[in-house]
Amino acid sequence: MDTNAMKNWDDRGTTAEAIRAGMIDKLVYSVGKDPEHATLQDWSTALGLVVRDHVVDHWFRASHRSHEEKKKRVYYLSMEFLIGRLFNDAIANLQIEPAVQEALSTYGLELRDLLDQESDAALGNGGLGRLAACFLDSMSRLEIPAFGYGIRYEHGLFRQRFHDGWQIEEAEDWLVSGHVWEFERLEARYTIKFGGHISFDGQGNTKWHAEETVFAMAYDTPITGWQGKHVNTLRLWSSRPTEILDLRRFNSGDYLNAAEKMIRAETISRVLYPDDTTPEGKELRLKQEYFFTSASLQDLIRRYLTEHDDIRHLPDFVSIQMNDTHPAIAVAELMRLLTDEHRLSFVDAFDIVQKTLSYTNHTLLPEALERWHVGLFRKVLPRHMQIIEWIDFHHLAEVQSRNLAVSLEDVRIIGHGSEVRMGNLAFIGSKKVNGVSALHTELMKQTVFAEFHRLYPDRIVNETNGITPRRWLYECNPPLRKLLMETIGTDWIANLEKIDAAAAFATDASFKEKFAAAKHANKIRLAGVIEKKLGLRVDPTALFDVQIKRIHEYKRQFLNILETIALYQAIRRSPANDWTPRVKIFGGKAAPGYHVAKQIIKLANDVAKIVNSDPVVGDRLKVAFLPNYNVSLAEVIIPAADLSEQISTAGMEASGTGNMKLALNGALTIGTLDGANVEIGERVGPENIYIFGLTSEDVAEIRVKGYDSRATIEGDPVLSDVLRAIAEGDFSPDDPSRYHDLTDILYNSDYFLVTADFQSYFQRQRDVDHGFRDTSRWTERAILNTANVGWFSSDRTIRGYAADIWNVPSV
Ligand code: GPW
Repeated sequence: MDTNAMKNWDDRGTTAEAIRAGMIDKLVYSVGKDPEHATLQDWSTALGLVVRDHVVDHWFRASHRSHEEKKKRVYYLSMEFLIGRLFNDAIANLQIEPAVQEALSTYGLELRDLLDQESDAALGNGGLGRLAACFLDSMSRLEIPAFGYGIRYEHGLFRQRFHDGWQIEEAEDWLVSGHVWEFERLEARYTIKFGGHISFDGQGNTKWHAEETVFAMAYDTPITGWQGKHVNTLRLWSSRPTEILDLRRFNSGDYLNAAEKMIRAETISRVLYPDDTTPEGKELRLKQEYFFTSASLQDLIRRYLTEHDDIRHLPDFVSIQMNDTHPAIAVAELMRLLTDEHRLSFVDAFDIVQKTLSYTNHTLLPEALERWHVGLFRKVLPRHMQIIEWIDFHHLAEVQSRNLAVSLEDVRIIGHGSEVRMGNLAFIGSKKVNGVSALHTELMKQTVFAEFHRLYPDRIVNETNGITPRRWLYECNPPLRKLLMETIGTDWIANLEKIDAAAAFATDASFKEKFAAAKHANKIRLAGVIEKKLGLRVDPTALFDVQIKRIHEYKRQFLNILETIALYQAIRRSPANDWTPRVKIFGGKAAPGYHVAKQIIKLANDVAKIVNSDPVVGDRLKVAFLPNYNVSLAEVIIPAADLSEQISTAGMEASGTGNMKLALNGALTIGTLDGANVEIGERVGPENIYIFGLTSEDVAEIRVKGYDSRATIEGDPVLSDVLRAIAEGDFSPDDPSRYHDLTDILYNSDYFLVTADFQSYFQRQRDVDHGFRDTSRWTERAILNTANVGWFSSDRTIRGYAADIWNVPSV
């Protein structure tokens, strides 16, 4: 091969003229349109292809380097990658925005309009999926050779619409107008088996006679690091039939059944499960998990064997991170590949497994720790069931031999003989197990994994979550980016700790004025979106109070709504008081089967309707629930927020990452001492955060002692009034009993302690009102939030994983 000829691919340059010429070339010869007839979508595709070419140049260089130097690779296995749009991300990382703008101006095109053509890749539900996307960015930034492995869902997270205030779900269709960022890899194809039975030939050969097989086909998306210095790959698997049309059936006129097997195979990667924190106990979900895990392990072993010849050295060159228990079947699948296919003994194989795999836990909620019925598991994955029985048996024997006072039942993988516990499988099969904030990791040690922690005191480590500053400041907040670059330079983009230099300007009058102006510009932009989507006009000088996240009882959007109603009632009682104008902004989806969460959405919308049309209240209070919250909408809301709502019941939010994004963009937090709020508070200082409510210790104590919410409600006239108004139908005059279920929960089974925290939350909100009125002080405190949360960069998090778990160098 002529390698010199190969190296010449990268000569197209990034001048405005080169980009313009490239764009015309792509428009005509790839999209097949001439400039006179091109739609915005066509132009967007053409520009996307030009930008992609530059990314590809860097990508090839990076993968050749990793291959030649036989570097250790990190594989991040995740059911979800919530990447959102990639176009602006690539332009920002390659720093070609000015040239692109200039090229577009030749044709009278606006970059913003082209960027808006891209669909938002919602291949995830929420925090867990977005964390995976931030990690990909940071692994590229730190030049760690890495692959993200996941599923190429044909339909990502459902689109949310409101009909009469109720959530309606619609199928999402991100691939309709093409996705320029991915490359189909026809050659990277693996067979995945399901069901059937196992035979042993007595000479050590095990054979899995599958009932069903499908192909996993790879689609690669390049992930550009800062300045394009390194580019990693996100490899997503699509399921394909191993047999095509049943021609006999087709010819006999049975068209639908002729395609049955094809459809069944393709169903595996058809749609993302819209569940957050509770696993669907469905066979399809188990098949999805095994499908992508098996394909990924087969693929990484194949790659390893092109560079090394002894499978026993796998842990020296491969680290695999399991993002929650969703890929925990990797423990058994790697065992199967090493024993049945690569002929290692079980003991040797297990040693390799334990040195290669690690597991990240993202929740303590018991309902979210995956468990499968043994019957279902054996039916879908008969060989894995045998392997898990082996692991469980040997692990138990080892534990017994250590004679420790450990509850054996708690550390079994197969619980009560009837369920496979994926958390325990992941723990036992891992080198390290990590939590995602200091508090969460501590609670893991004390609660869910207490027995394991006694057995393996070095296994649990903490890696507090982080966010990528490229997307969550540089790209989404151009006004603040510009101000920071003018004032403290550009170091913070690649090293977010350096943003602390802005602290010195917190009391600088000119900087403060510009910082406030940047926030104001972002608020005007969000006000425009609110007006466009809801037909609601809001005052951009009001306090923008933001709660954006999945709707869940533990996240307590309900508490926020109760406070909204209390404030509404207070304003109505004394409209002449000097109120701090506030806009309550909500965004978030409810799992389609989560009845209470859907009622909470309807309540917020009902309250909005009453409050927003009340002439007595006017601009003092507005409520805006923006539909279809996703990554792109987050990019507009976050830079415009003044106040960040992080109000989960203490001990229940593993970390949170929206809390970090909002603080970085200069919002002050009102929150409980939960998840990473604790660490944010430590960094910004108590005067720059509003902490309220029960601590996780208080909550644990109350759970033991029992709690009388009725007594709390009856002792609090403000809360009583709020609940009376809801229960009497003040917000649902068309159906006064609509919210009886919700109010009943608060009176009779307030598990999330909404009523217990109401008073201190209401009080803290009045402190916020007061604080916001001191505009100048508020700006200083907002600046100190931005300046003091640099530690929450996902670059810092990934450096932690690299050092503590993966044992790989990072730049
Ligand atoms: F239940 N998280 C999430 F732990 O977004 F698996 N989806 C999930 O299914 C789970 C967790 C799971 C979130 C946590 O709730 C949040 O606190 C955390 O910041 C985020 O994962 C990333 O670690």
